[in-house]
Amino acid sequence: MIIAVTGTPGVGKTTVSRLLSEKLGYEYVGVKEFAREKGIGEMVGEELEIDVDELAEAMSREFHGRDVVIDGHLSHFVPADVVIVLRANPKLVAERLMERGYSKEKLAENVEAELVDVILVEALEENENVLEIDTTGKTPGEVVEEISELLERGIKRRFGIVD
Ligand code: DAT
Repeated sequence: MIIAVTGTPGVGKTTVSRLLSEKLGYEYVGVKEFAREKGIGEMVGEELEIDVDELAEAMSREFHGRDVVIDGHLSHFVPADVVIVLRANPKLVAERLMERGYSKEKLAENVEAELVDVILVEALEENENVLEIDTTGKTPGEVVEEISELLERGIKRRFGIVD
């Protein structure tokens, strides 16, 4: 099964994806590392600009039939069995991105994106299995627990097993 974990930078994708992959015994893959390794995208200034169609094609080829958690704010463009959109209070996002030394413009752009559901809307356009999880006030462990319960329920439903 391919699980994509997406969301605005700073919501907790990497923390949650690593924990989730450990809990499920799945491989962990970061979109940026994968793209760099495969030579997908090009550097524009200091940023790696990734072509999402190329990314989606390369990832589906590579991970077809494997159990992976894909971490990245573009992961919802990859054909996945389920897309998890992590959310956090925009104030938290701002604090975390400030700590990371984001420029004022980049910080504002991302906080605004979180405020107006940019990634959620994109994910819903790309995939019919979207789970939105608010991480605010929760520990990463609690978020992972919530995700695995929802996944289990989804799998049971798919096979007609009712709780
Ligand atoms: P992203 O990959 O979305 O940029 P990250 O995982 O690199 O985010 O950073 C998120 C930070 O927030 C990290 O320092 C852990 C912290 N954090 C606090 N509570 C969290 C939670 N419930 N879920 C995920 N991360 C959380």
